[in-house]
Amino acid sequence: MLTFYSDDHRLHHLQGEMVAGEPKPCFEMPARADHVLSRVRERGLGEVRPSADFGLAPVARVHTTEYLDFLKTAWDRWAAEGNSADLSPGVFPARHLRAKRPDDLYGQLGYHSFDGFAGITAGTWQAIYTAAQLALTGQQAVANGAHGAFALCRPPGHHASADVMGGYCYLNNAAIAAQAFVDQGAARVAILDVDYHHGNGTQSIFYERSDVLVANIHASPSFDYPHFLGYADETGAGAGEGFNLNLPLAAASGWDAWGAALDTACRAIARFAPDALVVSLGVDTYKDDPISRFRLDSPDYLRIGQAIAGLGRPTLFVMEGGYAVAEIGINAVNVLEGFEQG
Ligand code: OKP
Ligand code: ZN
Repeated sequence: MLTFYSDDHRLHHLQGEMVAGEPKPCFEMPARADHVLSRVRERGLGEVRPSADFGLAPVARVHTTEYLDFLKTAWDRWAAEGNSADLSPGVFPARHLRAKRPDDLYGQLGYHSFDGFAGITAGTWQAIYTAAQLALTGQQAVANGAHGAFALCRPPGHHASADVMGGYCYLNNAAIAAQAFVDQGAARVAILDVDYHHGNGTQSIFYERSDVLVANIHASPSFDYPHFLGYADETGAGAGEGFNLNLPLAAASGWDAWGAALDTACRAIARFAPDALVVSLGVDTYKDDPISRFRLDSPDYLRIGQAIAGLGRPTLFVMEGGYAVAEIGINAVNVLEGFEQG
């Protein structure tokens, strides 16, 4: 299987993250991608290739131009105000306020954010632009006939919606790739999100559409991030009714509960019969993940790959979360090897 990778992810490295009221090093760090890349090489998964450049048009099929312009220029506007530390939001148009986009930078930042976990640095735009291009490059490989491809994206994307960032996510790499399949003629595309956290951005982007089925297996929002979306009764709306499947699980879920949910998701995807499948590949379901509460073990990731292979669909894997840095490569590549073994 081909892996698509760029060093540009290193350009995005935030100074820190608040954990329980204290500044800590970021969980979402460059070493994550480094470990996945070394494991891809160590296991001889296949060639590692750079991204092609498809420009912003396919990105703008998912995100608003207002949002893209903001992301592209935010750092320079912030630096022009004399700042050099990370740009991070603190005021959001929550309930009882008015979601009218203001003119100033800090106001626009809050308008385009749902939390404070997606800060902006000097290199953020280049890193997120390239991550989206990697997803599109992987999509092109699959569209051109590859049975599977792996876009080693960093930072992740599944919490980002059309015009709102959050949860380490800015551009929704998986959604951009899924939309590209549709734009190239696919009648139906499925997105299977196996990250520990609910992919609220992906759900929101496709919520009213019947051409993209979104299936999510994740920690219930009743006890974990992103807290405000991801319940089982969110089944889609309008034309999209019945095309969003949430499978929230309890804390401490291991392979028994998780594997059963995967089986349910796979049956729904098989029934949908998509022309292509995009997997939002988060491995923060791992038992030793520092921010998660599931209990999958490394061999379980081989089974995930095998179950996905059982769907028999052209499949693009897009890297999402996973914060047990020492094991992230083993777990992510196990999914890909399980897929290749079928
Ligand atoms: C991104 B992805 C943890 C607070 C939550 C944000 C989590 C974003 C996860 N104590 N921090 O889905 O892996
Ligand atoms: Zn996650």
